[in-house]
Amino acid sequence: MKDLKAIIFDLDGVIVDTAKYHFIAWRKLANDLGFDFDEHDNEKLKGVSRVESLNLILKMGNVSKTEEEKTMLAAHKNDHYQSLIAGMNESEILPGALELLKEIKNTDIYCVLGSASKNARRILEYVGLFDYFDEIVDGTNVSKAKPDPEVFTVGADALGIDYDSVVVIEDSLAGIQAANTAGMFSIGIGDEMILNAADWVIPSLENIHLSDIQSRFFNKNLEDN
Ligand code: B16
Ligand code: MG
Repeated sequence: MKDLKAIIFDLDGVIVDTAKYHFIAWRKLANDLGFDFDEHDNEKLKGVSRVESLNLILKMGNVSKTEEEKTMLAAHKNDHYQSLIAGMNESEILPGALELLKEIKNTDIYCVLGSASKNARRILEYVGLFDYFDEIVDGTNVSKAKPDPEVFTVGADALGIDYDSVVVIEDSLAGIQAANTAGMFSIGIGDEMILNAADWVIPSLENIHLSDIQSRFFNKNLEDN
């Protein structure tokens, strides 16, 4: 029987909602290039890397750019995004996240961040959650984007723990697929219709306790063995 050794949290959509700031910055960039995109289009960018997001947006606007121009556009968008997130504070922590992080801190279960964002560390600092994490894996230490499991396996490897002793909490389908591929227990935050590949889907972390996660994890292990 496996022990639960670590919980890996995605950042955007699980701990904070930075998608709204990404949207403002990407929309401004699209508008400057002469086209618009809406919140529905923005959904496609969740969990996707910065470069890949830019490629998707340029495709939506039917605009083609050289690699050099793309590097400049991505940097420009990031400057705008960073000025927006600089105003973030603990009031932006999503319901239930802080309570769960506090519960984990009182145990010997590792708390890990697994995010595609290169801004993850500064966001955790802004909202006052940096010290809750034993390990941070973000867009600066991985090269393969979700659904590749690298962003989660790097964290488990750094701690020297087996993948099947890990729980991942994610809001994107690509992230759920990444966790499943790694053999980790996946918890989807959001719509059950979209995240149905997850081992457990919940609307948010509100009122979700560590004991709930532990019992789901153990029951899955019982079924599998
Ligand atoms: P950055 P997550 C992801 O965060 C966002 O969901 C995605 O929209 C963004 O493009 C990506 O981070 C990269 O962010 O431009 O800050 O490096 O959900 O993996 O925590
Ligand atoms: Mg996310």
